[in-house]
Amino acid sequence: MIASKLFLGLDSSTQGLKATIIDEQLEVVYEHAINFDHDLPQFKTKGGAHQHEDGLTVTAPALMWVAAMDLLFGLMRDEGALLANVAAISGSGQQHGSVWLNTEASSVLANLDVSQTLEAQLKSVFSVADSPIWMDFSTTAQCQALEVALGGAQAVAELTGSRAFERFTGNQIAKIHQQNPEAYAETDRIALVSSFLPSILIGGYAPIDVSDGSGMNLLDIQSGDWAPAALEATAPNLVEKLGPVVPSHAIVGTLAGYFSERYGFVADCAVVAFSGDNPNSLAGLRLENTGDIAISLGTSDTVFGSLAEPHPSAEEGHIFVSPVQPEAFMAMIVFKNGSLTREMIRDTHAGGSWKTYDAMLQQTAPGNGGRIGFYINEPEITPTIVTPGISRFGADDQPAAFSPEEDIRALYEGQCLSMRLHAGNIGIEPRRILATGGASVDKGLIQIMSNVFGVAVYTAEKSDTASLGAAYRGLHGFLCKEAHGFVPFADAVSAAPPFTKIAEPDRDAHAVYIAMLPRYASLEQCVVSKNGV
Ligand code: XUL
Repeated sequence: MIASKLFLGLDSSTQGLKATIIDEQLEVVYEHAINFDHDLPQFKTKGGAHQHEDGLTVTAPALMWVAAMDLLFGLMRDEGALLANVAAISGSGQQHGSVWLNTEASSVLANLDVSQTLEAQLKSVFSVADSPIWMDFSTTAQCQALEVALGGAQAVAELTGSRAFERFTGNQIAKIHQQNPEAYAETDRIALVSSFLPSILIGGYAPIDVSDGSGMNLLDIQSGDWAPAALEATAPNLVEKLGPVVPSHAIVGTLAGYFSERYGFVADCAVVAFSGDNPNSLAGLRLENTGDIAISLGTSDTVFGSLAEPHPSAEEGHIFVSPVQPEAFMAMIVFKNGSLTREMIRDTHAGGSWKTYDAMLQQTAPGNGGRIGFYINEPEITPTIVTPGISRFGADDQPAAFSPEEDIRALYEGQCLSMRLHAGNIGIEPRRILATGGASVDKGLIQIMSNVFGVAVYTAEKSDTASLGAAYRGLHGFLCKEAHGFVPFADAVSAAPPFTKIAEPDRDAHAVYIAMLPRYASLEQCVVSKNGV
């Protein structure tokens, strides 16, 4: 019997490193994860990060990601994972984090010695040892400077897909250039987490892929290449330090001898460009058609999906180049008030019980008699609402008091109306919704979501979509290489298990929500102008 080819997805999230292996039928045949805090305690991280005293700066030690690779591959080898059958590897990295490599790095990478660990060999290749990551909020001054240089927040959004955000890599680069010019001068290459890991795998600098590159405020999302004006406004000599940008399905090299000798991979194993975790989740949920969107219900709620015509906005959301279709785009919006806010209202009114909560939800009708509420438990980013608090309005748009049952419905309806409003503003028009994340088992919330958007809601078999998406993209890149040209992603993943429908919209309820949306939008404006910046 000819052994099936396998495809490995490596997911470097904030908390840990995970491997997912699929076969040619897209079945998951192996998974293993390590946790940075627990399995690499010498790096002293909390949640995979170091929070600094200023309350704004957040970093992670770059060497920890290096040590994690040997640890995970060693465990996989010892467990008998069929590494010799892996035909291609791709991966996923937490977005926006940067890895700073000095002038020694390329020769160390090119000469990896199998008799020593990666950690021992790479310990002195970093010009900045502590990598800024996505949780960092310390670059407001650099964000303002970028927006001034490029003609305002909307101009930055139109060029790079997002207004200037503190965590976006370009603004982090500007800060390091200004505050640590010696380290900047010693830097030969600035990688993203998603281009650093494959650099180790191929023993040389791997390029940044166009989709994760869109999370930097440096890339022109229309041309798919660096935006000269943004680079110039950020720091000197950036083109050389960043290297080229490639499509996400590109093969970036073959696996270095270190990995075949030490772990038993085949020598010609292909390495496909890694990308960010959110782009990989889009791939893992196979959202390749305009109109297929995912709503991830977690600590934060995130709405994302593919689209052909992006509408970048300074007000909300991000546009990235698609990780599965080089000509298309991915839109993403993050809402800070997700599960913790839902739990806060559950604890206030339903004694901490979801069962009681759902029973109370059923006692009111869709539209809640015209009542609309805004439940801000922590500062919100979509839209910007700085001061936490609850604002309740009656059908006459005047401040009102709600019963517990009305509160419960107003929270769910408000969250879904907000998603619909803001997703629509950046061009997301759903045809169907895939719900993921912890709260996707909440039938009451899912039904309201279906009714507000007017489309069916489905759920996926596996919730860990970034790691799975990386494995799918490994297969996709491999098929493109074999075909000497682009293979539609949908063809590459056509054998994947179907999604399960969990809600159908109720047309009457949908009509109620459509009528409510303009009122919701104008009341939101009132709340923003009272409690925003
Ligand atoms: C996206 C973002 C986070 C990280 C988490 O813009 O900052 O979702 O990608 O890993």
